[in-house]
Amino acid sequence: MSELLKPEKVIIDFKKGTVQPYKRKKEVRLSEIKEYFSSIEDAEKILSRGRDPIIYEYSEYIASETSGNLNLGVTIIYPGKIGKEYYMTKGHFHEKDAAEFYLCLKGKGLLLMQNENGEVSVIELEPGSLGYVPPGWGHRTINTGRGKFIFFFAYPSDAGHDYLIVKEKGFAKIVIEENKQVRIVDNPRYQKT
Ligand code: M6P
Ligand code: ZN
Repeated sequence: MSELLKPEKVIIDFKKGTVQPYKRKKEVRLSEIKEYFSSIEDAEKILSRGRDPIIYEYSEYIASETSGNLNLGVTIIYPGKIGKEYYMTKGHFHEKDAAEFYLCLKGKGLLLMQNENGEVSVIELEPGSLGYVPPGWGHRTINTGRGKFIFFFAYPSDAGHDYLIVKEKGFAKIVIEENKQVRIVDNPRYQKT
């Protein structure tokens, strides 16, 4: 064992989506994530009007980033759409063989996953439901509701985040609103190698 840490108590506010104490807090605004949406044109239109909304934010309790530890925290995805596509996280693969879980605390949304063979899996999340991401599956969360979508997550501290594949190829599916319905459809920009 490399270091012996002191046990700590962490307080999660399910309604506000806060974690105390936290080490990392990040707000992701549209300008940072615009390339991940299927319609960059719609994103640019919003930005050109001088708006740069927060799409999601998260705070993480990190005891230590050495192997054997867990990072945990809460993500809030705001309600909204870029064109027809619902607000979502960028999505990533883990650099190591590492799982993750998402436990919904408030609102509703989807956990979209995809493996290296291009197989897709979608889990609906509402308060009390947990989506388990096995090692090897890229993952993104999407707010399909009208309020904030808030969930608790945990993953091995040394998992690592790989955004390259998602940024360059996207996911095979996108989640859009059509005729007031949530629809999971083929991503027109998805490139298979
Ligand atoms: C969750 C966790 C974090 C991740 C965040 C945002 O909070 O999985 O590890 O960073 O979602 O997702 P992304 O990094 O894909 O933008
Ligand atoms: Zn992850």
